[in-house]
Parts: sequence; structure tokens; C-alpha cells
Amino acid sequence: MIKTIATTPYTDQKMGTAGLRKKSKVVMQPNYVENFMQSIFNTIGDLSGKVYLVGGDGRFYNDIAIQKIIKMAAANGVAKLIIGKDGFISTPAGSHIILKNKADGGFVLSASHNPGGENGDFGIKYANESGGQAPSSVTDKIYQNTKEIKEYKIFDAPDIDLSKIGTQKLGDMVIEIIDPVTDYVNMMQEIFDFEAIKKLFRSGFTMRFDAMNAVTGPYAQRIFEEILGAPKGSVVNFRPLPDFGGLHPDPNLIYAKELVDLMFSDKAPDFGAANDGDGDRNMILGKKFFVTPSDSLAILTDNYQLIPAYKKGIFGVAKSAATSSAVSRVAKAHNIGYYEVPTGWKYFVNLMDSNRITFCGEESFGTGSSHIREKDGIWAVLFWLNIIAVTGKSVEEITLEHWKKYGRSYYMRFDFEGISTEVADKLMADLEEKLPSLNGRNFGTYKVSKAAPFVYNDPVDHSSTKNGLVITFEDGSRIVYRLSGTGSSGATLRVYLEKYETEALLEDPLKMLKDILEIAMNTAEISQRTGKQKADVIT
Ligand code: G16
Repeated sequence: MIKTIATTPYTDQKMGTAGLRKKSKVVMQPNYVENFMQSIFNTIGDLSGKVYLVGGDGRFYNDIAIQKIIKMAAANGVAKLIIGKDGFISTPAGSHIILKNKADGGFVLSASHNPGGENGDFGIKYANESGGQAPSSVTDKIYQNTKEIKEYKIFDAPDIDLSKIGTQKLGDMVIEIIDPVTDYVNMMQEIFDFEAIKKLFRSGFTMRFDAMNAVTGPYAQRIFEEILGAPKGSVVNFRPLPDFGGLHPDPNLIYAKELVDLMFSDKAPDFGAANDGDGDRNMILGKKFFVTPSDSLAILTDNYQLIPAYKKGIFGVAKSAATSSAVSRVAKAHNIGYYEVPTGWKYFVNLMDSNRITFCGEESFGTGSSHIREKDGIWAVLFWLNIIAVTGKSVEEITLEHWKKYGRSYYMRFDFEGISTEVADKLMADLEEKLPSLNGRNFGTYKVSKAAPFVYNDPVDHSSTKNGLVITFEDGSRIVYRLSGTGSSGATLRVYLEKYETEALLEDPLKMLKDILEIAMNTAEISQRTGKQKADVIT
């Protein structure tokens, strides 16, 4: 019943910041998923006794890809697959299941925050036994394999019914279909003070959680409405749909428009939050108030003592280089370890495994802790609710108090999308060459203190990674340039700006960053090279 099928390589199966991300139509090409999966299996080698998690965010093509993966796993000798009922699993719940079951890894079928549907994007995230994304040393080997692949193995069998919880077999392989929600909910109950949050809702506190028609709907309904007692209807867009109902499931001020409009209206509930396609990103809002992900990381870290699971102490905190410096001041005040890593959650994993950090976060709406090895959208929302429940303060009050205590890092990200790869690569290469000449240079009142590529030397595995170009000014303001690693076509240039203030705490970020934006645009010759006078997306 095991067939060996001849195939020819695709040349574009290199994983980016988080797994393989492609247009759905690319992934739908003959043998595309099969080549990629066989390359992973070939790279792992002996699969006997191995256990993997499989699930996805429910986007278009999930159902077909899952069946291919099941049949290929059975044909390649995998001992067991743990699969979310109906093929659903959020990225954080998947990481938890890998860790809890001491599985050897997992495959989460998602292009995360990218739109879905036949004309949208599809992706496969590959986690190893750490419960986090496989490191570049492994993904590079897989890529090499995809370029040489000649055949793949697949079990010739009818599709597996994924709708019933329980155990079944395909050949010698065990398939265990699990409720994707229960274990995750239990873990959240162990971390946070659910009684305090229940009391908060009983007192009349209101919230809106936008699941953006993606995977977190069932998790959010169970936790916020059924267990914590948020009023029915607090969770919206809760049904995962193959095309996310036309929504772009990226929880930011642009794409979570329905939520943002409500939160900035006079009808705003006390608290607003959204998650992305696969449930690892989060956005936090108060009444007419937005918390940047960089500030959110700093505020959560500063308040760790309010959370049952962390109150005995935390190891340290890490952020990606592109994230604002806000959390660095908190780390200093609490005298805990502090690390800066390249963009990509996988770079936090060694720091968590070696007990160097407990919390980590990124500007791209990701926050998390060492409870798993992925960022966790619902965890971040519960953390905020727990702080609010204990302090009795609003999102705005908590944030303003934080700025008064630590100062404020005004922070914004400017994305220039759909640039040709050649233009983007040349822009970055030329800028890198120019950086040494910028050292010590004055731009109006700003003086460059350091201009260099960001290079990370991992203290655990001693690998070295270069990611992005950084211009730092004497007053602590910074410009970071990097190319996105999660797109599915062309290139996106991201320009991250920050400016630190201790007095003027309530200004418009765009106004505060205007001069630095001009320096950033001119230094990299963005308009001349891309033809764009301004960014396509500003967050
Ligand atoms: C992925 C990674 C994140 C990273 C983000 C950056 O997020 O898991 O760690 O911050 O990509 O994306 P880019 O390279 O486009 O700036 P996700 O939510 O897409 O898995």
C-alpha cells in the first residue's frame, strides 16, 4: 500500500522567518507539498518511534494538505501523529501539545497573518522537539534536500476522518485525534488568576475579542465567554473560515479595522483585542487607546509579580532588534537578564531552554513566555486582563503610569510593499556599504553614535546571524531597516523608528518621529529606488 512516486524538484522551497510561505496556487502545484514534506522527512532520517503534531488554522487547502501529510507520514515510518479535531490547531496550542507529549515536532499549516483563500497564501510551519520553529541549521538542510529530491513515499489509502476524537490507524502508524482546545485552556488556567478575571467580568467589565474568522475563535469563546464569564457576543468573527471571510487576519490598526473602529468610538467596551490567523499574534486596545507591541512587552514584564505563574520570579526578557528599547529599561530596573535577537521567534528558543529568559516579544504583535516555544496571542490577552483585574486600572491608565515611570519610546514601523527583490536587495546592500561613513555624522539635531548591521551571536549554540541594518543616534533614537521574511511574493522593506522621551509623553508618534523618518528615507534613498513617496502600511 506504500507507493514511491517519482518527482522533480521545485527551486523555491526555502523557509523564511517562520516556515514555508507561498501563494496558495503555488502550493497547489503537483507534488509541491509532497516534495517539501518528503524533504523534511529525508532530513530527519530515521522516523521509527517518532511522534508529530499536525494541524492548521483552517485556511483554504488545509484539508487537502493534511491528508497528504498523514499519508506521507505513514509511508515514511512515523510512529504516531497527534492531530487537532477537524484539522484545527493554533500555533501556541500546537507548541504546547508538542512539549506536553514530548513529541518530536509538528507541522502547523498556516501562513499566519497573511490572507487566505485560493488567491491568498498558504504555509507550513515546521517545529522540532523544542516546540518551536526549527533553527536555520535544520531548515537550510531541508532546503538543500528540496533541490535534489527525486521521489516521495505516500500511503495509498482513502482520506482519514478527522471529525471524531479518538485513536485510529493507518498501516502501522497511530493517529490520535484530539480536542485542540482543552489542553491549552488548562494550561492558561494554571498560569493566570482566573478567579480575579471572573470577578472583573462580574463587576460589569466589557471586552471585544476579534478572532478574525481564524483559528482562535473556539479558544476565545471557551476561555473568555464560557469560563471567565465575559458577556455572550464579546468574541466576534469566531468561526474559522477557509478565506477568513475575506478578512486579512493580521491584528494591527489597519487590518483589524472593525475592532479598531469600535474601540475608538463612543461605544467602545473597556478592553479590545485581536489575534491573527494561527493565534500567535495579538493586538491590545483600551477605550480609544492602542498599546504598541513593544510597550506591551515592557508593561507585561514590569507587572510579572501580579501573575500567579510568574510571581516567584522570572529569568530575563528578550526582544527582537527591531522592537523598541522600552523593555530594556524594565529589565534594568528589575535587574533581570536582557537579550536582543534577530527577527523570528526561533531565536528565543535557546534562551528559554537555557533559563536565560522567561518573557519575549517582538514589534510584529508577538508576545510570549517560556510556557511554550511560540508567541501566544490569547496568553497576552489574559495577561492584560489579569493585570487589569488585580490593579483595577484601565489599559490607558496602566500604560500612562508605565511611561511616567520609565519614559516613552515613541515607535512606528513603515512597510514598503511589493518592491522587486532585485531593487530591495540592492538597496540593502548599498546601505550596508554606506553605514561606516555615517558614524559620528550629524543630521540636524541627531548625531549618529553607531551605524552597523545587527549581528547576533547565540550564547547557547554559538551560531551567528546577521539581520537588518541599525542606525543609532546619541539620544537613543534608532532606525532599523530589514527585509520581511514572511511574504509570499516580491520584497517588503520594513523601516522601524524609535525615539525616547521622558517629558513629552502624550504626543502624536508620527509628529515625534517625523525628522527621523526623513533621515531614514533619505539615507536609504527609498523614494528614488522604489518609486514610493510613502509607506504602504504604517503600524
Ligand atoms: C513570524 C515570526 C515572528 C516574526 C515575524 C516577522 O511571525 O514567527 O517571530 O517577528 O514573522 O515577520 P517579517 O519577517 O515579515 O518581518 P508569524 O506570526 O508570521 O509566524
